[in-house]
Amino acid sequence: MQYRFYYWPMIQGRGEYVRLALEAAGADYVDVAREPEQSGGGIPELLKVMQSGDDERPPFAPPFLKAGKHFISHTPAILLYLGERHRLAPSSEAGKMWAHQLQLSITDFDKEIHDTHHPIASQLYYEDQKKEAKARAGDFLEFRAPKNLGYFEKVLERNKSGDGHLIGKRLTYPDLSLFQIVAGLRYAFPKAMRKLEKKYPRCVAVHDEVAAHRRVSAYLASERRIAFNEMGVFRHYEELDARG
Ligand SMILES: N[C@@H](CCC(=O)N[C@@H](CS)C(=O)NCC(=O)O)C(=O)O
Repeated sequence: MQYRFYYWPMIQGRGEYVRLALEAAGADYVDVAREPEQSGGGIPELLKVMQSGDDERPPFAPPFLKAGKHFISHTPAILLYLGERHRLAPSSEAGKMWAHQLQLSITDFDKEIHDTHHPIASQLYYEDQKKEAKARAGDFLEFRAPKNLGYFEKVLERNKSGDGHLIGKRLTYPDLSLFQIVAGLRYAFPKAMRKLEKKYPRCVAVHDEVAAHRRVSAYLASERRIAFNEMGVFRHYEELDARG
């Protein structure tokens, strides 16, 4: 089956957690909004699906995935679905729920990262909330990033059989998402992360393991991987990073 994946074409954003899973699985998928408009792609196609008036289960926002007759939105729900079908999740019910819980923690963390540059309102520009962003980013780097990274470090430490994985002995989708968090924080807050990440060696090891994964490393080197930029979740604003 060929998946149809829908997300904003100019950013990694929340869609990147899904792209990483599709790529690690070697799944057959079309990144619809990145296809040319004349071949039925582009943002118009994304909007068409969102604005279609006859869908009984309309999505609130991208990302979403068409998988045969299923139409799934919300990153953790998409990953719950893909994880089971592509051996990117444990097979037991308890293991699947654990992977889902870790992904929900990633989602909360991702939102806190987003709010460092948009603490007041998503529809305002960063430039309209710079003062508040500075305060929020300071709090984030001092308290929230350590608390969130510390949580994943603890999970890794307690997974005795882990060997560089959050769950069990093999790669699961929360590992891919933790990779994205570490890579994104390095982009957004390079100075702060140079200090911070020394305290979370297991999180860094997951990052390195995922980056070296055969399919993921090919993806990261390809044009399919959109570069980090100042439109996505992880944005680099010099003034929000810690002083060196
Ligand atoms: N909980 C959703 C969040 C989806 C979301 O916030 N999507 C953003 C782009 S990353 C969006 O387009 N939001 C539009 C809006 O909130 O109005 C998920 O995890 O996928």
